Amino acid sequence: MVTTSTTIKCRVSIPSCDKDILAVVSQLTDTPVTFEAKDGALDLNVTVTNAFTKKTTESTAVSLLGCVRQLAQRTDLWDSAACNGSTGFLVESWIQASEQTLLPILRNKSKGDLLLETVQDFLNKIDSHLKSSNHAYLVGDTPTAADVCVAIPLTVVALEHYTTLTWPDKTFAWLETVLGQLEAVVDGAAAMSWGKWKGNLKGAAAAPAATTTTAAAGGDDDNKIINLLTQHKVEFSVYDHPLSKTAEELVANAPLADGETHTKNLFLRDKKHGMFLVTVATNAKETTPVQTKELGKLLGLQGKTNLRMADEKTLMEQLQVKPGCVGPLCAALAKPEGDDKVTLVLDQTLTTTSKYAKIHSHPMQNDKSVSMTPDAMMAFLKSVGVEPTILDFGSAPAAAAPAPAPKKQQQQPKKQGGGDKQKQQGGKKQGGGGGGKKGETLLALQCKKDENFPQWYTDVIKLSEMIAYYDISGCYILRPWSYKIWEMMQDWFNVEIRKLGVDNCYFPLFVSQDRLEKEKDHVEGFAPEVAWVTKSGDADLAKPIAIRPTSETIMYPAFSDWIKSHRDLPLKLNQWSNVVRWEFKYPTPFLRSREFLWQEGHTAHATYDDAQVMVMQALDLYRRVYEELLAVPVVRGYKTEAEKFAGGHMTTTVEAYIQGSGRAIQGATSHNLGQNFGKMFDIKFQDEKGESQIAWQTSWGLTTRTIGVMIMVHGDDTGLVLPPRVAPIQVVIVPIISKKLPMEQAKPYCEAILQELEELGLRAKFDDRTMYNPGWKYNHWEQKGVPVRIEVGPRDIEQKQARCVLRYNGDKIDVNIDGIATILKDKLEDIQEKMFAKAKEARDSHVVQVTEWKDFVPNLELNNLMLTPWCGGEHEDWEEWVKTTSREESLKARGEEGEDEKTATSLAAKTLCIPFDQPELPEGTKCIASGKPATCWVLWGRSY
Ligand code: 87F
Repeated sequence: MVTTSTTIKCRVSIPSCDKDILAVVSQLTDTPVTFEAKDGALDLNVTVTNAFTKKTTESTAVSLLGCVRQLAQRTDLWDSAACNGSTGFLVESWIQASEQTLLPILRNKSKGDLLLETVQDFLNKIDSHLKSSNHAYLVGDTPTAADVCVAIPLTVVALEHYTTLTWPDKTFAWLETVLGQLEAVVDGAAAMSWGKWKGNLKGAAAAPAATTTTAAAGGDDDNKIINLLTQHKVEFSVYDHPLSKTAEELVANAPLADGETHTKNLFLRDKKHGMFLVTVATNAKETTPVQTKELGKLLGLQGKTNLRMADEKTLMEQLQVKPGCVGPLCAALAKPEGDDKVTLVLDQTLTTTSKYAKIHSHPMQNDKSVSMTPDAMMAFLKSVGVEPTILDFGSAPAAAAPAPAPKKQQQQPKKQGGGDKQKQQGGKKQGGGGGGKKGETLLALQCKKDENFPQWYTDVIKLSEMIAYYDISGCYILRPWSYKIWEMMQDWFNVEIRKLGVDNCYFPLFVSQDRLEKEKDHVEGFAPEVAWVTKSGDADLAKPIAIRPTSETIMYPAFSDWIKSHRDLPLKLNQWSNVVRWEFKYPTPFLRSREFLWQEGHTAHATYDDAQVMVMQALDLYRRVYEELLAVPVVRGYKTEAEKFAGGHMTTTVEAYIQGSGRAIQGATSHNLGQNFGKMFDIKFQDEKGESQIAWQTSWGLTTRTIGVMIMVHGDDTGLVLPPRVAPIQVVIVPIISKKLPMEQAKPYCEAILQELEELGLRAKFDDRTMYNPGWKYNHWEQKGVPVRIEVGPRDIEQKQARCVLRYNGDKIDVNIDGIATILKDKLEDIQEKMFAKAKEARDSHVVQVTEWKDFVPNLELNNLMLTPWCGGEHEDWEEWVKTTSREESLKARGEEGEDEKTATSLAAKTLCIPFDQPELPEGTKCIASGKPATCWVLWGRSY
């Protein structure tokens, strides 16, 4: 590891008490912080080395940020007045963005490519901001605390981890200016000097725009693979990780983002057929199985094959690497022709984005990995003359055996008419070469819901074909199976809002900076999440434009044009659209993604009361979406002052509970905006008396998060369990085909059932595919959560019945064919109710009333939501106190030191809502936190 050190020298005016800060900095950096008194001020020298971050813990990193903040306030180099003025919130939002992005890295909790991507994103964000504002500093034209708070930690992070970032010009110039202003100089003692570092950054900044990463500095200068990648202008990134001698160690040492994989590499030799570098996927979830004995056959090698691991000497000669350092990119160094040619054999899952968005592999060193998209890897191999052989290991004879279905499915389906012995071990049809599509391996869930909830969720959404991954972090493909659910919610919602006089419409995706920032409170705190378009082709736009994160500022200028008289009110509009919020926290499909789908309702009214009625009507629709469609119980309530939408007057919410994680989740919100936006956007009308009034407004939104909540609440160890009202297919008919019951005979019987079901309005499907056996189909439709499966075997036909299997509890019932549709229609309603009741029971059993603080964290640790007496809306400080204290006490109870800031889910409890349904509050009850007289009950919990 290269040792780096930078001394940040700055002249600051520090009162004596702040020497404490210096002591902390000194402790943190493990190097002396010197200060000399000069003309009533002090010269401060902070030396930051990479030893710093190694030793960094939760609290030290937080302290560093604290120190930086303190310095930011004290110095006379920047405009501290700006921190309090009208742009104060912008300064603060940059400081927060810096804390959210860089703190987890300082704490060394984030690792690998995701981290690199995060810092790169952050740099790009700074750059586009600087370009769009055309200012020299983050906020305005004078340096502010924002510059200090972003520049110092960024420097620390960059020195430790990243000589491989692309530094956009404007950002680089800004960093130089800010550090220059801090009189940044370099301590010559380090192996890599500031000058060199700067040189590297300069080089990187000059690299073509499409190259996210270029050759790493220092130790990487000599890395042939990295140099080749750079030469070939490949998009890649490289990161350090602990030395990993085996694929298993690597998987443990370098955690991956969802949809990414490491590689496992086998260098094999066969006397007759030559050398093969076999590269397959390996990650925490799976490793592509390689049967070396079968490989010859799979490669189509003629005659007898005896593929063996090549020895170290051959490896060195052929690929120039040591054992443990091999990766597919090393094939670029091998001989492509001749007797000693090496053939690269690639697992087909590594070659397209359909399975993995990024491939990580060693660039001849096993303390580093290079990450790139499959397309970039394939393009690189092509450009260096490597033509890989692509193999579907899933179709190798030994590996082709279908993945076992969950235990339940491994039993034979019920015996039909004696002697129906068809093998149905949950796989593709055995033998006859007829099973499944090539390359498609349907795996069972890898873990149980209560063993590893996040992993379970990832598997469920993929296996059920709801989500596919994409090569931009935080963006996902909604496949038809999830999109249909969204469409059903849309259909229901459209009918209901029509009844309330709300019309659908569509406003543009883009918003100008002036408009977006017109209502300051509204954008406060959200600014770092806004994504901007700054270019068209190669040319910079005259003015950057934002991509809608929400549409208040897009719609309300039109409201101002359209509303003139009380006769124009109420105006009630709804829009179905996508929005973009560039989150820095770890994304979770459906729950937290950078682009998501939603409906946003926006209304204007003549009075506050009218607006309030609308707020409650919208909220009740949200309750019904959750409870009546998704069978998920919710608590309706008011957000506290600290948690409400800052741009509005009051926020109401529906909160759901997810037992698997013990967390609550905000289901949807409906805001009474008061007259805030009306004043900003000049939405005025003449009332009946001819007097000018400002309109009262509401806004309300429901997103595709709903789908994620539904999956988490109802899914089980087999996969998805869909509530019938939103199941794209409610009933699937699977014929049990055998010699005794050929398809021709089963077909008319099944089609008659199908017709009856469809006539009664049920969404049904007859799965007549012949390439899959019944066991495979059972497993498939169970993973997809179809509420009822009808099995039709020879005995069923004989007895004019069908066996119905219920997904949510596994019950099996034989139903007479006459009137089967009516029976199933009722059954589906019954399932819907029972699923709701089950979820409600689970939720209710986790809501407890707590009246003393000592019981708060113990209940939190039991995954409970706590209803506590509270002193009311004006005590934000106490809310913060509960957050901090519950977090500290939870960490202590768990014996943990800290948590990753980038995780979207904290250990801290926060207020979820002040429920509309209030239990009785006896006179004299005290607030759980402040001890002041309580005015209401508030619901707390960990949340998403
Ligand atoms: C992110 C960036 C910029 C949330 C943002 O809840 C602005 C915002 O205003 C922002 N994230 N919000 C609040 C959205 C309020 C409101 N808008 C209409 C809703 C429901 C639908």
